[in-house]
Amino acid sequence: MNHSKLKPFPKDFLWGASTSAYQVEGAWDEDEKGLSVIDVGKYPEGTSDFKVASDHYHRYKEDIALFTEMGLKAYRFSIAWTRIYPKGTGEINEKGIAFYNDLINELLSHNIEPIVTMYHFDLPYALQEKGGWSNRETIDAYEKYAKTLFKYFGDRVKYWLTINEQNMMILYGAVLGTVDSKIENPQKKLYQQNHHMFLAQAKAINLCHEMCPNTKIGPAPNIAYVYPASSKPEDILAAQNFSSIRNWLYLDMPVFGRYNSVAWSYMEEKGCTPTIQEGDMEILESAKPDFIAFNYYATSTVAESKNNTSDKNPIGDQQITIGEPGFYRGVANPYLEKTQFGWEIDPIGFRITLRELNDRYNLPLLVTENGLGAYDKLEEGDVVNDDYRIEFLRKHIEQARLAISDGVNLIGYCPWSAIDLVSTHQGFSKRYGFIYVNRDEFDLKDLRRIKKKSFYWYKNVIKSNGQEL
Ligand code: BGP
Repeated sequence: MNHSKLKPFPKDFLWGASTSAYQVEGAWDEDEKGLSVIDVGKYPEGTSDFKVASDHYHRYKEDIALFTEMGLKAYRFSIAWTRIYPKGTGEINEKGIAFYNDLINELLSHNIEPIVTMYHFDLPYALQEKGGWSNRETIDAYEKYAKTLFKYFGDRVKYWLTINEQNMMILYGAVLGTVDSKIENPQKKLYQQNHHMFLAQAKAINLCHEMCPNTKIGPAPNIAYVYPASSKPEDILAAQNFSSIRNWLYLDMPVFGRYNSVAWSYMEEKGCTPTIQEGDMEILESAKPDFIAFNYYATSTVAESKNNTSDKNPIGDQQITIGEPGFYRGVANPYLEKTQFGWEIDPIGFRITLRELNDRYNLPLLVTENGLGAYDKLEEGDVVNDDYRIEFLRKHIEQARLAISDGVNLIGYCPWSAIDLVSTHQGFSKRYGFIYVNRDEFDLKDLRRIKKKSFYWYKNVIKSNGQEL
């Protein structure tokens, strides 16, 4: 649809930016923080670990001062479960509570709305040792953790996100380091874990509504519209197959309280349907999210797969489709350019994804990640000319505005990332931030903060409420 007149961004639009605890904080073993699966995980050769990251734990005041200067209305970050409960459950670590209290208060004193992810990939290792999400006790541990977050921070935090990218943990857990890749019959185990995460999420949603009626809570999957490679009906079916197990499984459950039927038949076919205990479905049906948060990087394109084992790409990640013989085959989209890291760039796909989510679920939408990973270069005079990032974000914001004009109820946009941080599985050289952090993969240098060109650009976008791009 070509609009003759575009609607403006809403007056209280949440212009924000995002990070996650283990990627930005550092201080991995300070103040009684426990180990998470990330801390004991392996990193691909040549990439940094997460021990110091961007040292945000010690520099959060300086960072928030920069966020304030940029004009952020919201900051989406995650709480490290292992700072609150070092062993995942048991005794509360007061120092962890104190840190996030200080962080939240600092944000609020600068009129920045905290948007809190309760769990972003970093499951406490003590829970993992007892089976992690395969063990139903992890659901109880998450519920207890959620209760603690609502009790201590629910008076000030208005937006909660239950679990970051549950779908990516299930589909690409081995690459992201969030599940044990060596487990036997991984799919059977993974979809059981998935069921447990759904239950944990539902319990947190109900608890949030009970304990903090004035706050809002929602899931935060990674959603990408799936294109068929052609108008061949078999390709359309393949696109539906992949979209069901990649996207809709993870939203039909929280929103409608039921398993997506195509995803369920896929699990039946693979012999990996989860065991559902009595009472589980009632819990899942009872919890209703207030909004949908989602991360968008690019669409995915798939074609028919005729049970050919070569239809499985050896390597995949959040945005690179692996494929499943007999279900779908990931293919490149010839109409799209790629980032330096091989991810496709599709701003129009962003509008398409927003429209689809709006049509399917009719809930407010909050974008919690979107951005461009690139090898930025620090030039003489402390300058980073990241025009490519500006172009990427500009095109996505243009499409967001078109989606709003289409009638989509978009309440905020939080690009990834507020500041440079360690990529999930590709080290520090893959940068996303508006603020450059002066360190390399292994040389920590002085970790000083430098405003990139995109910092000044985004500042003006926010100031003009999206009018000046
Ligand atoms: C999302 C994760 C983030 C972040 C982002 C960029 O999947 O939620 O934690 O890492 O992707 O991905 P990457 O770091 O792999 O480039």
